[in-house]
Amino acid sequence: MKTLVLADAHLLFPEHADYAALLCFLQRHEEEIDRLILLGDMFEFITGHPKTHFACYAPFIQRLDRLSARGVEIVYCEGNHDFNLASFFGEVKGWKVFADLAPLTTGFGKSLFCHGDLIDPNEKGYRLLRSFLRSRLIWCLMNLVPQSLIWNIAQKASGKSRRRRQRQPQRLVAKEVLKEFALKQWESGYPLVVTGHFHREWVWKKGENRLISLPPWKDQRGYLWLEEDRFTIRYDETPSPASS
Ligand SMILES: [Mn+2]
Repeated sequence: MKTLVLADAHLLFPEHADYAALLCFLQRHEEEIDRLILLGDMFEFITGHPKTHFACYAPFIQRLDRLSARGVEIVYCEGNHDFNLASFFGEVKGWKVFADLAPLTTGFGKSLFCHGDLIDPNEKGYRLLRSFLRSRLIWCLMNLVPQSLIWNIAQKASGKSRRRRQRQPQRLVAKEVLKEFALKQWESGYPLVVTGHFHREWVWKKGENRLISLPPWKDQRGYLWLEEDRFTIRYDETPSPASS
């Protein structure tokens, strides 16, 4: 079984080089893979509500539809830019959608996949905000406001978070927090734990256990390839259509 794992593409406009490269990359691998695990924040902002299925996301969603039609299993772990995806992408598209931890079986046995934004138990304020943004109230508000307003708010929020990222260069959550999380999952019987979100490659091995923090697709075009009980972190270096 061949599994491709991707995270943090933060897709916005199909004319961006990383977006175009991702479409080609998936096309090149469509006959090869059995499962595609998307570890969150593949879109800059998306919810299960159709009003947030902006036209700019259509090429990527169509690419996933094509994979799905070919029999590729699609798994999506929600990130902090993804909200309530199960209602549409789970029920209508048939993806396996997880709001937090995704226990799956791989060549390593029981494996745990997650985006990574919920790893730090001390970030209580963030958790509160996260559940508010996913609440029924916000969903109902989306029914009332025009799509253009939702688009504008999403753009503003995404610009803000981009500027914050630029001010504070990518930092891995304290490695101790990540290690503590991994140890807990390893003890619960998951020898393989994979996260996205931190935009940085990091592998921690202890005995038979593995923790993998995935590099992002955005800016780095990183991905994880899982085949039987082997894994490799790779970086797609194929020239993108925009730059070739
Ligand atoms: Mn994230």
